[in-house]
Amino acid sequence: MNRALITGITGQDGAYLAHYLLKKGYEVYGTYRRLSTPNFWRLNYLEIFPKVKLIPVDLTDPSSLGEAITISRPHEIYHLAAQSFVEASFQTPVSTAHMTGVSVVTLLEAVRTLSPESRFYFAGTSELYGDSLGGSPAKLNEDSPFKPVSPYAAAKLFGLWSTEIYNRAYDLFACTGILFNHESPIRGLEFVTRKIANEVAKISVGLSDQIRLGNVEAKRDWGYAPEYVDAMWRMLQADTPRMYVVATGETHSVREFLDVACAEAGIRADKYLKNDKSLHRPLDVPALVGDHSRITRELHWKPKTRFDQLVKNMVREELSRWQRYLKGEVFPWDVPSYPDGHGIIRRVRGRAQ
Ligand code: NAP
Ligand code: G4F
Repeated sequence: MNRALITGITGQDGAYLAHYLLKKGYEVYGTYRRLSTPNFWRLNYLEIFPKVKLIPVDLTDPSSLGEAITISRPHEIYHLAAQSFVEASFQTPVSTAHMTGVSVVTLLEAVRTLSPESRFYFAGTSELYGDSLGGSPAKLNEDSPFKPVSPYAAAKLFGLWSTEIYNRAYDLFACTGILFNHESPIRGLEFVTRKIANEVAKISVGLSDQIRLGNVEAKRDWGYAPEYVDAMWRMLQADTPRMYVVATGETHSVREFLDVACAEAGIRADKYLKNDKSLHRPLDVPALVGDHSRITRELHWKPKTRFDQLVKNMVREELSRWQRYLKGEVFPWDVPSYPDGHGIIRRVRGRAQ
């Protein structure tokens, strides 16, 4: 049986990837960290909570990353855990550098020494391109220059080059996916797509009367997250490790997202939108659009969900959540719990077996 180790299994991509790999018959190990409030709602939502094996890891604790490899003996490692919110990286640049950048080398060192045959995927990002598009309508591909404009993207660039170096220096099967934005109903609430979907749904059911946004002219290439975890898996099944852009090839502004979302919820965008200067970033990537032709040609991956469909699906899901909330229903996936001993692998004296 194939074994996979996913760092950051409690996040959006980690949960979808775990679901995807379980369906393929993998034994799935995932890392989580202890928080004051347990955070397993996505695994509950996808109904995979008891099916994955959980290993406690903090990205800033090298021993825990090494232990995760020793315990899981993975054929494939997907390094998804990171401080992933660009805005927060301006508030906490040093810890972002540790979690999003340095952790990649920590994990690669553990792979080199403990499990050099494991295949390693690193979660790169379109944020690496920063403002390299410079107003041009060209699509970004694997040869486009990187010009990061946030501490988050600078940390990811360190991770990307470290992955390349470990591939070449130590012959590890290690590669980076340059994923453009991908969204879903289990996206973190602070990201603009889920924030909009959630807020318009609340307005529509009478629980809110405004939506505060920052730079609504920013444009992104937004895809549907479950399709993007399939791309990650394909990269680790390839004959050779390569960098791939994963994108839809279409770009839309935050304002367009808001307009489609409001139409779906039956409300008027101009009535509720409030521009909030405090939500503008010190630097922002103005526009992103990716060229997925390499991964389509070589690994037969293609985006399926179009922009309008993505927005409408996200809004419908939020509407349904808030309508059920108003009826007094408790969502099973919202009930926080640390399932004592349930699937959690604890450390023992000596080397993990
Ligand atoms: P996410 O929902 O924010 O998930 C991040 C994961 O990292 C969570 O499981 C989180 O744990 C974990 N994590 C954060 N800090 C940690 C720490 N100090 N120790 C241990 N675990 C820690 O992100 P995502 O959207 O799934 O993205 C997955 C990866 O792809 C990230 O590396 C992100 O930067 C990258 N990426 C995402 C996109 C996108 O559009 N979604 C695009 C390009 C690249 P908690 O649940 O405990 O917070
Ligand atoms: O949804 P966002 O926070 O995503 P962002 O910054 O593009 O980053 C996401 O995608 C990256 C891939 O390109 C990932 F690497 C990263 O981990 C993350 O998943 O913001 C999108 C745009 C920005 O231009 C932001 O300034 O929306 C703009 N925006 C306008 N008002 C807002 C808001 N963003 C947020 N989060 N909240 C607002 O109120």
